[in-house]
Amino acid sequence: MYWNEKYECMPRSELRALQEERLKETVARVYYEVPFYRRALQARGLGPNDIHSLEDLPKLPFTTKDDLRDNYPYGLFAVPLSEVVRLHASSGTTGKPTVVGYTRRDLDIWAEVMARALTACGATKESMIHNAYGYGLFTGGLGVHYGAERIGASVIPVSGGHTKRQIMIMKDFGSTILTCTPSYALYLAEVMEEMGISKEDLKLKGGLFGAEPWSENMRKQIESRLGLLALDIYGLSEVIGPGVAVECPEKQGLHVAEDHFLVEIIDPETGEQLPPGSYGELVVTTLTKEALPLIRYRTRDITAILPGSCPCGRTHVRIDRIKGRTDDMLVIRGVNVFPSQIEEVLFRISGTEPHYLIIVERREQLDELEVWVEVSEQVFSDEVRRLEHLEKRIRREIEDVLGISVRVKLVEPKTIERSEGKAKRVIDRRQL
Ligand code: DLL
Repeated sequence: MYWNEKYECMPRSELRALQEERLKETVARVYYEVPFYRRALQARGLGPNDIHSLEDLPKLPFTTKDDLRDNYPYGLFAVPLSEVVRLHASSGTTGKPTVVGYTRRDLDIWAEVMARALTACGATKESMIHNAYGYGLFTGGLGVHYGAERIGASVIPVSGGHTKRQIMIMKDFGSTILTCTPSYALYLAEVMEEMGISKEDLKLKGGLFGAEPWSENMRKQIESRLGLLALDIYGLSEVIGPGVAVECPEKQGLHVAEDHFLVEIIDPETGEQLPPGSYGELVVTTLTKEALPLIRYRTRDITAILPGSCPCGRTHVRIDRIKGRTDDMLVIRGVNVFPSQIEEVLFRISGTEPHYLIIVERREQLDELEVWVEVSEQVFSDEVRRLEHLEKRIRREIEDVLGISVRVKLVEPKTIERSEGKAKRVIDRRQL
């Protein structure tokens, strides 16, 4: 089912023409309205009318998170503040947040792409949408909210937290669609089980889970424990919020809303464009944003554009699920380690729970990697010998994948802190 068949299934040649026209408009807008971009374009000898086709894209400069930070808070806005009707912000790891602004038309486009996303996971006018993404400066809550209202569904703006109450609401209000981070979805499942409520007591049918990396195995767990179709939704505040890309029920990658966002994959080292199928850094150019248009924004998220077309009928390109970030790669004793590699190993081994913590320390100039893994109640009450055996097996498998030594600590069920929003999986105690 589509929300907007005309655009979601637009023939590629028409889509390309639309993108080219919108790219030219965007470049002209930033040239005239944003001094930062005018300088960056002039430095490359480019004027407002020098971009003619998508082939010209590599001529354009990149925009980075640092550029947003250097121009904090409103320096990259392309409209006067009187035209801005909403602000959001994402907290960075260092100091000041990144501030993003929306005009009325930007909010309209955001609601449109979110209506498409919700429709893809089965939402209709009849749906009761339980929105457990945080409301506030984070874009998750209000992003889903406006999309749900656009469809005409009933939205329950429950936000994060008060987990038992959320479950009561889901049951009593008859929620059919759940939206939250995948880690919170698993936590909801866990608390539900503790409360003696089964998925048959609920009416859930579908859900959109994102804002943090997750895996195919996590999907299987969420689907079987909550009894719904779980789809991946991607987005970032700088670009608009959730709704930049979303899976369809084929579950073969996330369709990018290409009439509004132009995507490329680049080699993060050289900045060169990579062909479909190659993994690299996702770069996004907004095609219709008014308040904060971005040219070639480097997301730091690692994925690939998937070749081929999708049987669902949507013509928009698909990206693979996000594999990690160029900046959450840990370099441990010179070896590149992504948390997702460790997660994959854990999910292969039965008896472990989908909750883990990666701790990195430096002792006497040497990096040490420790992984805490929660085990199920049943495993935890087993004999010590069996636990030791499991610990050894996890250690061996992680060492096989990473090629470096690691310590594994099995911990009691429910030891590792649960999150209501994005899960924190890595604690890096090294002072680098
Ligand atoms: O997380 C927007 C969002 C809200 C997306 C709700 C999906 C659902 P930020 O807080 O600015 O915005 O964080 C953006 O989160 O660059 C990715 O690293 C990560 N991220 C978002 N969605 C996914 C996903 C929102 N589906 C950053 N898979 C992005 C993996 C994701 N990582």
